[in-house]
Amino acid sequence: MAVEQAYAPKDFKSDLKPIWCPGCGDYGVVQAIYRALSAIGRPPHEIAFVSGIGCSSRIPGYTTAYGFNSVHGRALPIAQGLKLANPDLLVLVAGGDGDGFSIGGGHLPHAIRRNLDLTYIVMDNQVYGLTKGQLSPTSVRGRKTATSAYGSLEQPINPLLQVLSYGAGFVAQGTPADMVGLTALIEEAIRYPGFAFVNVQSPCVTYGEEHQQMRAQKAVMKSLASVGHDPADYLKALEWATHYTHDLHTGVFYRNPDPPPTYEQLVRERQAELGRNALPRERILELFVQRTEGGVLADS
Ligand SMILES: Cc1ncc(C[n+]2csc(CCOP(=O)(O)OP(=O)(O)O)c2C)c(N)n1
Ligand code: SF4
Repeated sequence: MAVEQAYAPKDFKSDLKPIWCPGCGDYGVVQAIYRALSAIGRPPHEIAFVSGIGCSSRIPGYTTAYGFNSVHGRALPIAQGLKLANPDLLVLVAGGDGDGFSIGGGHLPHAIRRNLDLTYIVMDNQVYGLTKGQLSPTSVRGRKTATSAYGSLEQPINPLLQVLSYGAGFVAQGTPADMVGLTALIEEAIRYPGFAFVNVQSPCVTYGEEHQQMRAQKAVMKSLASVGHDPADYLKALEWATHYTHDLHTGVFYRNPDPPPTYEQLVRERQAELGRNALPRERILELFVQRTEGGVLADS
């Protein structure tokens, strides 16, 4: 007998009509998010969705969760603050490759090493879509764009290798060319108790190249499960991640089999340990002022 889901995918779909270009990969990503949230079963009011700025960053508005379409590159710090203030919320973060790896790139290692329980979904289309097709940090060398008329001279970054080496506990890659796979990855990322990263090869139909489109992806994509990859094997995950620029591997690259405590758990533990011995906020601020003014701390 089929188990009835408490919330159907349509319960996470807002009344706002997406204004993405027809055929944009992000339509598939938001559908996969609705389906994954339905499988998770938490009501929309227990979910907060934070994004930066870009075509992909419009996603929170297309859901019925609480949403914050924030500032370019600043989704992660806002999401961390939110999760820390209210750990009971399920917090999702979304944005583009420009938003996350260029202007917001400095936040990524720190969000990962802090390890709050967040799911970060990047729609990696290798271009700045919203601002009309400039070079992005994941554009391949030689790529001609509005800002690289003769072809890019820069080596692209490899987001999978980056997040693995920063220590993310869950790292996956999917594409809307495989909706079943993408939905499962997002659901698994949400269920992982810690920082989870999903890189989505979401085609930009307007500024992307032919070989990046859905039809081309379908012809070349290969699941990591089909090549026998064990997601608990960190070194093998690093090796598969090196293929990022020339192959399209989907699935879970790495899932930490022994997840460490999250930052919000550690903060709550510290609060419980200190209890009534914790300094009042006013005193902490006073000490901070003394310290920054070069004063001697008497009772810190
Ligand atoms: C501080 C700041 N700098 C630049 C911009 C302009 N801007 C808006 S979105 C964007 C890049 C979007 O590319 P990406 O994050 O890859 O998302 P996509 O639109 O491709 O989904 C830029 C440069 C801005 N809004 N704010
Ligand atoms: S410009 Fe590209 S990324 Fe933006 S909505 Fe259009 S197809 Fe999608």
